[in-house]
Amino acid sequence: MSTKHQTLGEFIIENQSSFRYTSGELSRLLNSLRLAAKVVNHEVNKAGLVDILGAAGDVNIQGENQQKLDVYANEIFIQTLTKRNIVCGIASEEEDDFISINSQDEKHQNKYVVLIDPLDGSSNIDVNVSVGTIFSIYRRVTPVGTPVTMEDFLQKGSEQVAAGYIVYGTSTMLVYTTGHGVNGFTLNPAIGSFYLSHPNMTFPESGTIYSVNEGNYLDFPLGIKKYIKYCQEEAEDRPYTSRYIGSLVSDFHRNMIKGGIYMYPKGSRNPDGKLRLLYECNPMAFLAEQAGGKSSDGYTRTLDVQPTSLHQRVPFICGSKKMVEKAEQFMREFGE
Ligand code: P6P
Repeated sequence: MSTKHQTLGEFIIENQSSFRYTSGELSRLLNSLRLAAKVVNHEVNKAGLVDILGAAGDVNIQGENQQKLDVYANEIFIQTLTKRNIVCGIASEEEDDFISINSQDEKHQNKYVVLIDPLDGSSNIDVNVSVGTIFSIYRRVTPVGTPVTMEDFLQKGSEQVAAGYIVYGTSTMLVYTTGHGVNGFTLNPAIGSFYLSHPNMTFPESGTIYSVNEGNYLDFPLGIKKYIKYCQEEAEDRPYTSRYIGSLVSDFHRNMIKGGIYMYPKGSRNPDGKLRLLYECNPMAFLAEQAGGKSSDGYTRTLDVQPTSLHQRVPFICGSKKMVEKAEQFMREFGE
C-alpha cells in the first residue's frame, strides 16, 4: 500500500465536519477503535502460534464456549474505550449487562455509547478462517453526566451515528460509515497504519451469490425455502453460487464487493434467528443501506425494529437490494 493513500486518521479528521456533532468526540472514538483493532489483529494473526486458542473455560450469555481470543478482544476494546475516557457506556456480546462509564471529570461528560461484538465468528479461529469485530455507536438519550440506562442502548438501528467492522482476513480491513457512505481501510502491518483502499463502497444492486447455512433448510420458513430453490433453478442468471463462510463479517464483506445476499432465518432451533439485533444486525444493516443495499427480517426493515433487550435476536436478510426484495417477495407470498 503506497503511502500516497490517505490514512484512516487523516480521513477521520478530514470528514469530522460532516459528523452531526462536531465536538471531536466521535473522531476520538473512531480513533480508539482503530487502535484496539490493531492490537486485536496482532493477536488474531498469531493465534496459531501462541497457546491462546481453545475455550477460556467460561461460557458467555449466549451459552457459547468463550475462546480465549473472544475474551482477549473483549478486554482490549473495553479497556481502550474506558481508559481513554471516550464513551459513557459499552454493551458487548461477551458481557451479560452493559457497562456504565461515569467520568469524574466534569469537562469529559461523554455523549456516546458503543455496542460491540468483539470477535464474531470466533468458532472459526482455530481452523484459521477469518473472523471480525462489529461495532455500533449511538448518542445517549438520557441526560449527559448521569449514569447511562438501558434506554441508551435499546435505540432503533436508524438512530446509529456510526457503525462498522474490522475483518481479520487475508488482509485486515476496517470498514465503517457515519451516515455519509461506506469507506474501507486496509492495514499495512509493516507500519501499522490503515490506508483508504476502498472509497465509497457500494453493494451491486443485484448479484449471484447467496449465503445461508443450508444445513438448516428443513427448519426454514416456507418463503425462505422457496427463495433458495429460486436461487438454485436454471433460469435467467441462475443458478446462483452458494458461498457461506460461517463468519458474518466475511460473508457480508464479500457480498458487498461482489453482490450477494446473506440470510440467517428463524427456525425451530432459533425461533428468533441466531444473530443479535443490537451489535450484529443493526450495524451491518446501517452499512448495507449506506452502501445502497437493503436489510430486513423478511418483513420489517432491520433499522426500524424497536429493541426490547440487549441480546435479543432477529431473523436477518441483508445484501444487494434486488436480491433482498426478491426474498421478501417470497416471504410475503409463502410466509412461514
Ligand atoms: P451457523 C458466528 O457465530 C455467527 O454469529 C455469524 O458470524 C455467522 O454468520 C453465523 O453465526 C454462523 O452460524 O449456525 O451457520 O454456524
